[in-house]
Amino acid sequence: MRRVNFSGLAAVYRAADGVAAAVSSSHQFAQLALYSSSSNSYSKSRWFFDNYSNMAQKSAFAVAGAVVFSVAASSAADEVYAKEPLPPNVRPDDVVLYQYEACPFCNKVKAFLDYYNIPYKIVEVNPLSKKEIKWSDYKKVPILMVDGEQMVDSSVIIDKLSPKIRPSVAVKPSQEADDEEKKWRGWVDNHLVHILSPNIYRNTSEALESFEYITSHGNFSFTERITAKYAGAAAMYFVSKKLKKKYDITDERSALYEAAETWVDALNGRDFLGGAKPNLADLAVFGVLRPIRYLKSGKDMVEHTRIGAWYSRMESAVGESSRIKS
Ligand SMILES: N[C@@H](CCC(=O)N[C@@H](CS)C(=O)NCC(=O)O)C(=O)O
Repeated sequence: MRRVNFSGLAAVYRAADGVAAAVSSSHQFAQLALYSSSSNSYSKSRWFFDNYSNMAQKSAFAVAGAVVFSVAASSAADEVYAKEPLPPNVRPDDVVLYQYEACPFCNKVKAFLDYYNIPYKIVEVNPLSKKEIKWSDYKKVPILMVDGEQMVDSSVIIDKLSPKIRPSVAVKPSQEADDEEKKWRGWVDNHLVHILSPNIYRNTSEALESFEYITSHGNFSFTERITAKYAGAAAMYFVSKKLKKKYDITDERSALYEAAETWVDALNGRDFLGGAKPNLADLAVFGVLRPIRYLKSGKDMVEHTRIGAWYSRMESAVGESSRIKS
């Protein structure tokens, strides 16, 4: 493997070269998506691949694009709020989540599983080879296998699981509460997730901080790990500038703070959007923010907005992960 040199873009390309050498075929790169929150944004962001034939550059983007976020640190809040208890008869027997540890959509599904205390196993997918999901026609994560049934797309997964689980929840939400929950779940998928990448890759130190976590927690080979950190961080730094344009974000931090304040306004004095307990919108906002909470952007967000109190309540309510370690 080549030595990583830290001087500017040349170093990035050298690092990317190393990644290219670590994987076997150019086809793999072409398959890898630039991180996006929808297939539409994926296809639009293909411009970069299409304009750069250099393999090393593509590989940097493949790594950078495949995983985006860091993960949460554990809660320091008191256990005042509790998980939703489920009778054992509604709990699936065998749940396996194919994921990238740092993916916001995967973390959304995990927040749901953790809150309802549904035990699940994790298969960490290598974002370059994706060999762990070769068996599936769906090429993104999360993929959730529930007693042998494949479920894909985070919101669809939660839509499928929640009716099985929520009939057992004692108090039925009103139509108005249902509509509110739906509206804010949509806001997470269509607005909030788009603000995250420009924030965590805002400058070189934040991009490196993000990739430090990603490369140390994701499923990378040794070679990929060393090179991906620098190549990926640099690549995502540039991508995040493009994403800002695409989503019309002028100041990413202001946009993040504004989103956090918008969410607190939506709570309108309630502990959770769901009232005394989190609903699916609370879980979605919490899930996508969890990976960034203890990065610089997340710390800034908590320091400069009113979201911290709600976030701590969510940490407390969601509690320990229900993941089964194999
Ligand atoms: N709408 C999907 C989006 C899933 C998604 O874009 N996942 C990213 C990872 S964060 C992905 O798998 N991208 C394709 C790739 O890595 O090749 C969802 O909510 O689950």
